[in-house]
Amino acid sequence: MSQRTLTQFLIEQQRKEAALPAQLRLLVEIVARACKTISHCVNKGALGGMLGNLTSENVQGEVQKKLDVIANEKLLEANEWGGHLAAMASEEMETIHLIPNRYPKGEYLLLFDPIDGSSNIDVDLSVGTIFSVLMAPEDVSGRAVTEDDFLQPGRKQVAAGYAIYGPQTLLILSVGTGVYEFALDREMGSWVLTNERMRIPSGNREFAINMSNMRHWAPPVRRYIEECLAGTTGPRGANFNMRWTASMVADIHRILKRGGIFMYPWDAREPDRAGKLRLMYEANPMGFLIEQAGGMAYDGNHRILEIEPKGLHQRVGVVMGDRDEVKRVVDYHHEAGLTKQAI
Ligand code: P6P
Repeated sequence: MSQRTLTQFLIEQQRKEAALPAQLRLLVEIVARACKTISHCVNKGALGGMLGNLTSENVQGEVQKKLDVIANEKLLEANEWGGHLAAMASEEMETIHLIPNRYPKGEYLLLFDPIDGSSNIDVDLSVGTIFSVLMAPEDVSGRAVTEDDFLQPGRKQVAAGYAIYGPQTLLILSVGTGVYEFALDREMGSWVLTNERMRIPSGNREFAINMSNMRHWAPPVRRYIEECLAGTTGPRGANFNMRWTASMVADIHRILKRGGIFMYPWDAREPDRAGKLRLMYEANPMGFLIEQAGGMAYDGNHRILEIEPKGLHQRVGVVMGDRDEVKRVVDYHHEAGLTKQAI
């Protein structure tokens, strides 16, 4: 059977009743092409001088890896000339990146985490690129784009996805009509459709959380995990397995493929911080994909995609994946009276 490529898929989506706008199709093609380039850099590793840290820190106060900055540059260079974007924002940049005056401005805003899980780069574990697409406000054609234009709740996303650089390089994409997986065919240089309308398998008893933070969790999270650990001797009456890759892209990809739950909840290490992960370019795009695949994405109390952002680099607690498991965690929060919005 002939292989359907990303280009063919996008053209087919354009023809569908909820036609994919031409500028959005161009955006996805360009981001996918940038991810091919990033994949090449990741795979070169030491042979391409891609490993190791820089002396700089990003806005998060984290030491930047060389690949963080290289991947960020690849995404900026690939996207600024196309005329499809009004501006971009990145985990690696404190402020938004305006489209240079020499290029036309478009109707979309692109946000990304250029390399998620970068602590895994030097030890050759899977990392990825996460991206989120919002509509720019209609009046931006007549004015400069500001950070406030990006501060839209995740339900306003028109597309989201990630590339995962592992044994295969895969692109996982949704434009609001389900979740689709494409594998990079390195010989042809094309993204080939390998999975359509992905759905999170239910009933997989596998949780992903950093257990070293257990003593800092809120009671509902401890209750849920302790019940999982109790296995057949506890209230769940079943044994659970645990995975933690320290790469959200890898953990979420596993959940999309075989089910389970991913948690990076609020914890008492920094009580004034809602969580570790970032709302705009990690939780929102991943939450969009998880919901499109039939799962749930909450901060513990509320649906992530409903959170009204207050800052570009805002952090949030994350509980997402298998609908039944996420609902159980949310119920435990509500039973404990923890129904207030994330800090
Ligand atoms: P920890 C990677 O730095 C990241 O942002 C996510 O990809 C990952 O799930 C999490 O942080 C890992 O955090 O505290 O376990 O190292």
